[in-house]
Amino acid sequence: INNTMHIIGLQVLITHANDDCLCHDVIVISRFITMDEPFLLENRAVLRAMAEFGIVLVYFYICDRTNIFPESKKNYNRDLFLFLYILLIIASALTSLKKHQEKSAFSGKSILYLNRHQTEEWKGWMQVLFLMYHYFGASEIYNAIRVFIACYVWMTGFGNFSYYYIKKDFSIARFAQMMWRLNFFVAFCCIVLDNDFMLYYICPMHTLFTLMVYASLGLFNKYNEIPSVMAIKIAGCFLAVILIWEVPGVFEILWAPFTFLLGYKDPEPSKSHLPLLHEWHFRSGLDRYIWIIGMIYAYFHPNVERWMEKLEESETKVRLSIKGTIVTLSVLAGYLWYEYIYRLDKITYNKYHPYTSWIPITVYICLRNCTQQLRGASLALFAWLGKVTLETYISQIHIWLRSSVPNGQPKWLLSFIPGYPMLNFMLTTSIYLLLSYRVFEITNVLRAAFIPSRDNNRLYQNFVAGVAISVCLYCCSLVLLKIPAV
Ligand SMILES: *[C@@H]1O[C@H](CO)[C@@H](O)[C@H](O)[C@H]1NC(C)=O
Ligand SMILES: *[C@H]1O[C@H](CO)[C@@H](O)[C@H](O)[C@H]1NC(C)=O
Repeated sequence: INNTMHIIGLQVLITHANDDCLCHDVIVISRFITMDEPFLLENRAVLRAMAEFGIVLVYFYICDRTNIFPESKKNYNRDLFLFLYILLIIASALTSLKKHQEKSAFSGKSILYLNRHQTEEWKGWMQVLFLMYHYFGASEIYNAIRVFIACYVWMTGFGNFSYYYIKKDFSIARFAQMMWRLNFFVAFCCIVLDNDFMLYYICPMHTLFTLMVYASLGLFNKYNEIPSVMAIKIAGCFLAVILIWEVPGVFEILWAPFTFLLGYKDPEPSKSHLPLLHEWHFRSGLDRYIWIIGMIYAYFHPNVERWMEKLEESETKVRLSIKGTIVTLSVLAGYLWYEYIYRLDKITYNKYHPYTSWIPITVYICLRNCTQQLRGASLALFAWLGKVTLETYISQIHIWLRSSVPNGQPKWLLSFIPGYPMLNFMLTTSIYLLLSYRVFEITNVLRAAFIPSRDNNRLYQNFVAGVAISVCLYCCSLVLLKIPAV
C-alpha cells in the first residue's frame, strides 16, 4: 500500500510537473536515481540503448587505446582486393537483388527513376570500396576515393534540398534531429578517445554543407517557388563559396574563431608543422562546389522525371536513339574524364577535383538510370551497407583498424588472431559491422527519446539539461585530472 501511495504521489507530481513542464527533467532524473520501477519499465528501450552505447564505447577504448589486442600491418594486394570486392558483388547479386515497383508520381506508369534504394545502394558501393581502401592501404585508388566523398556531399545537397524544398519543414525539432544524427556518435567518440572532431572529417564537412543547404533554403523560404529567387539563391551559394575558398586569406580569418572545434594536429612528426586549420581547409575545399551541384540537380529533378516519363512512352525508335545518344555521350565523357583527370597524380588531381567531380557523378547517374529495368533494380545488401555509412565510417578507425594514440590516423589493423590475416579480417569485420549497425539503431532510439518532434518547450528543456549535465561532468573530470598531479 505504501508503495502504491508512493507511486500515485509521484504520478501526481509528474502530471503536475508536465503541466508547467519546468522541472520535467529533474523529475525524470530523480525517478531514475531512486530506481522507480514503473519508470524503469516504461523506459526500458531507452535505458537499454544507453547502457549498450556505453558498452560499445568501452569496447572502442579497449580496442584502440589499450594494448590488450595486438595490431598488425596493412598489406595491399590488388588481386585480393578486387577478388573480395567482386565476390561481394556476386554474393549480393545472387542473394539480394530486388526489383522495385514504385511508380512515378506523375502518370503512375513508369518506375520512379530516383529512389531511396538506389541512393542507398550507391552509398553502399562506395562505402565498401572506401573501407577496403583503408583496410588494405590501397593507395592506388586515392583519386577514386576523392570522387566517392564528392558523391556523398552531392547527395547531401540533393537529399536535403529535395526535403526542404518539398516538405518546407524548417522546424527546430527537425533541424535538431538532423544534427543529432550527424554528430551524436562522433561527439562521444571524441570525448571517450580524446580525439579532435576533425579526425572524422566527414562529420564536420557534412554538417557544414547541411547547414548551408538549410540556410540557403530557409532564408526567405516563402519565395522558394519563384524560379528567379531560386536562381539568386544558387548564385549566392556559389558566390559565398568563391569568397570563402578562392580568395586567399578569407578562409583562415573566417574559421579562426572555430579552431578549438575544427583544428587538427596529426601526431605524425612529418605532418605536425601544418597549421591547425590545414586539414579543415583541405577537406572542406575539395568538395566545396559539389553540394551546390546536388541542389541544382534536385531542383530540376521533377522536370527531368517528367521528361523521362515522356521518353518511356514514346515510340521505340525515338526512345532507343535518344537513350543511345545519352549512353554514348556518357561513356565518352566518362572515358575522357578517366584518361585526362582521374589518372593524374594525387596532388595535381586534388587541384582539379573541385571543378571536375561532377563529371563522374553525372555519368554514373545517366548510366544507372538508362533503362527501366536498371532503375527498378537494386542490391539490398549494398543498400543495407549504405544505410550505416556514417557509423561504419567512424567505427572503422577504432575497432577494425587501429590508431593507438589520440588523433592518430588508423595506420594499423586490429588483430584478434595474429598470424591468420584473412580469418582475422573476417572476425573483426563481423563484429565491426554488427556494432556499427547497432549504433545506428541506438542513435535513432536515443534521438526519438531526447528530441521530441512536436514539443519545442520540451526540446528546449532537454537542451538546457544536457548542457548543464555536460558542464558538471566536464568540471568533475577536470578535478579528477588535477588530483594525481598534486
Ligand atoms: C541531409 O544531409 C545529411 C548529411 O549527408 C544526411 O545525413 C541527411 O539524411 C540529409 N537529410 C535529408 C532530409 O536527406
Ligand atoms: C539515377 O540514379 C541515381 C542513383 O543511382 C540517383 O541518385 C539519380 O538522381 C538518378 N537519376 C537522375 C537523372 O537524377
